Amino acid sequence: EYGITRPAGYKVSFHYNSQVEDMHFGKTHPMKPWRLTLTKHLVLGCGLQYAMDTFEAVSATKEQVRAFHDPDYVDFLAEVSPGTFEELCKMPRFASHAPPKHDYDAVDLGPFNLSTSPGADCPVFDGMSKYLFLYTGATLAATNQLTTNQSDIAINWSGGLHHAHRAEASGFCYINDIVLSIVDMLRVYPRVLYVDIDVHHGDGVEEAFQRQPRVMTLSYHRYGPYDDTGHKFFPGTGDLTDVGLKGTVGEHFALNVPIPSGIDDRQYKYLYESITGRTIEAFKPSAIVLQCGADSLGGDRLGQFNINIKQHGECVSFVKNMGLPLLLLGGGGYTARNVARAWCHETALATDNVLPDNIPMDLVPRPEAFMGRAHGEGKMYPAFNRLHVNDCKDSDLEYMVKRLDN
Ligand code: VJV
Ligand code: CA
Ligand code: ZN
Repeated sequence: EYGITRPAGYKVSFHYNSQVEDMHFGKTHPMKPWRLTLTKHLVLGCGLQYAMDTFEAVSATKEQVRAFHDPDYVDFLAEVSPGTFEELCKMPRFASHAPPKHDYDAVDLGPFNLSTSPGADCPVFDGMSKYLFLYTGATLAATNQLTTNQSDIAINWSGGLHHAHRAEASGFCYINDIVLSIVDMLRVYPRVLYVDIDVHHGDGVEEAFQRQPRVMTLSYHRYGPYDDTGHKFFPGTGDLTDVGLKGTVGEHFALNVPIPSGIDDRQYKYLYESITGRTIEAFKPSAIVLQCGADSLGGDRLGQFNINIKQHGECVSFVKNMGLPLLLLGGGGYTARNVARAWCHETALATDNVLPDNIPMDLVPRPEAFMGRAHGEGKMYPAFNRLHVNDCKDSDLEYMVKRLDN
């Protein structure tokens, strides 16, 4: 209907399972899996399924998840639910994994930084195991399409959970599907480049590969004080001086681009294209993984950038144009209607289709009608730009590009 065609000369696969949509992290928790329902409706409404091979994801196995994660943590994640949490916590092999106490946190944390308190970043919720192993299964299926040369670009918008550590959940992330994917890619690709445009630092992925010169991690993120409370923007890491583990062969195979709030399209394009371009030139990756967190968009509930969907999409096009095997993953994104519009637009870019400007407005169900309740995010379809109090000055950014050649 919208003239959707298959891309010429290459193949795209799309990996998803609708079961992830029914999950709830908690009533007012910012992470809302139903943003994936909106994305799916928009992608299908535009007819983009005709431009790619679509796969229904199956759950990852515990063995697959153990390729990176601690075996006790994997067992805990596979068994935990709000009903079993307390009992599992008492079992000695799990109790020994009590998290470090974070002084800022009022909620009680259990082993592995998990909690049943509704105010926690990583709550234990109904159906959680199913959700975690499904988004991981989708990423691993997407990875397999690439490594077996069956696809040139593979997409999983339910993946991209970059904060999870080996034996600790963090920042809404439990299983690090990105690390598992890259570990699998290393069987066939000499070098993998990981690029992360989520507004948060991709700390879990960077940490996992900090000693690994075959994986280069590059994260663009908000960095610095959150507001006048003195707290740092989560997770508080990813300074310019953070370049991989010093004194190991992994040193200089991590790159971080810390950015002040309010960065706009022009400024982001300048940083992204000069730094990503130069990184690809120097590192010569055999494949690229792009975490497309949509919380870097203007108007995001948690983000503090001013990027429009067009520029966010240009970040995807830029790495796509390198012609390397490409894995596109989701991540953050807390203003659901904009997440759906960005990821649908990026699905179109991946398949070389152009969507008319007016389509998203017609097809995205109004979230409050969809959920049967108001969501309190203000006007329905505001301009994307949210100007921040601290406007970002060009002079704040230039030194990061200059530093590249050192
Ligand atoms: O800033 C933090 C950590 C705290 C401690 C825990 N409390 C809940 C919040 C402050 C210091 N966490 C961040 C985590 C952001 C994760 C981003 C994930 C991604 O996009 O990079 C990839 C998917 C944070 N920011 C905002 C909140 N947490 C937040 C959590 C809630 C909440 C409101 C805000 C949890 C529950 C509820 N409301 C009900
Ligand atoms: Ca990032
Ligand atoms: Zn984020």
